[in-house]
Amino acid sequence: EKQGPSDGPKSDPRLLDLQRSFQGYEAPLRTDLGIKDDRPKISLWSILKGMIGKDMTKMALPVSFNEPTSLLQRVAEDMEYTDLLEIASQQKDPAWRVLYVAAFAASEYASTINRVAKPFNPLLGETYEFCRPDKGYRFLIEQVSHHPPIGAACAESLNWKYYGESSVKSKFYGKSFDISPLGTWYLELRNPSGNMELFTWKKITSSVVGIISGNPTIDNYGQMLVQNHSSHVNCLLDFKPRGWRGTNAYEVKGSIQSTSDTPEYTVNGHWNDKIFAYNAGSNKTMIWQNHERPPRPFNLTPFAISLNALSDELKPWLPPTDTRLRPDQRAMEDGQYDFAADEKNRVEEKQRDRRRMRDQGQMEEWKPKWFSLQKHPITGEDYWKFNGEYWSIREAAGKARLSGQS
Ligand code: CLR
Repeated sequence: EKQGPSDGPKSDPRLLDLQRSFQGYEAPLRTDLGIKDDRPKISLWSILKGMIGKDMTKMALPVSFNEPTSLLQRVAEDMEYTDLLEIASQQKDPAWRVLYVAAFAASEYASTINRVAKPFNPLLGETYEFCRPDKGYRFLIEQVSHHPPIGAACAESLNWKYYGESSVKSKFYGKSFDISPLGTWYLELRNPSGNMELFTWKKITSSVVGIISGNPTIDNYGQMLVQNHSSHVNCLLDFKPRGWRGTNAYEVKGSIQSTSDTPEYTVNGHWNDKIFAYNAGSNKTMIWQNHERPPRPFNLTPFAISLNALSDELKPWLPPTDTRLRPDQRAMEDGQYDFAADEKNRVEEKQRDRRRMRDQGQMEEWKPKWFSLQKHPITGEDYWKFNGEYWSIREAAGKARLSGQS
């Protein structure tokens, strides 16, 4: 029998509930796409030069500037290094807990390298679920707003819960294309005394630079404060901009912020390679290392490759709203770019029709199905609260589909 990473007893109702959502995830992870990446090489500048001042939602780009992922799946990519959360939850010292949580927050950027491509824009009500029985978590995200585009996400395991909203402001400035995430991300982490602690942080700016020189590159820069709302032992990370000639490329520095003047620990490293924590005596500990990145179509990471796989085992468990069932994205993944573009137009046109009908009162107003906007009990900010119903409804619907099939 398979078990989650926790040492809790097999009869733990939370563990059993979690394991029931893993039905359908029996197949091994997909490790490659069956295609060659033969997108036409078009200069980005030649396409973008007429679009200065525009944001991403208003840009009609050739489909060869897309990658076969959706923005919902890009949020699921945050889950690649959840091992760090398990390590964090075992740390007795609050400084080490925040160091590992900060390493997790920084790990979200490694996958952005060499991916100057636009993910598919999710349709209103589109969902994406992802479970990793071997890592003991389940993840769900729903597109809760189309204008502006907002995704609400919630991932759960026995030792932590990660949730927040993905919404970005983007603008093309000519020299660079800047993407600023707006929402706060929340992590509830069980500490060794069994108490849940709340951490929060905001994501930093991602930017496509080198557009005019014909060498488009992704940079991620800015300050990120990883706050522990229980112990107040926080960590401030500073992601350096690449700078002229890329001198500071990928560099991240940081320190633990507590009451004393001299930080007990500092952080130093590169978000494309390794990150270390140093104590006052300069002893160093590696707190994160990038996974291997063999060449793959669209420069996807192996983790990203696994996300859109649609195994026969999984099919009957998915709701019709799941990203894996989008025909346009599937066509792109199969290398059928023209068909992908046609299908993309078709599903987006259908979405515009639905919107028109709602505006004219011919269709009921749309409401998110799995999340609702609430005041956060600790931060007091508005946030999207998961109503928890998705996984039990998924199980009932999956069983019904399977018994109907046999
Ligand atoms: C960065 C990591 C964050 C979540 C996140 C949100 C939006 C993503 C961004 C990440 C990476 C860069 C991104 C952006 C949306 C659009 C932008 C994919 C994943 C691309 C590079 C824009 C390309 C546009 C040109 C082709 C015109 O945790």
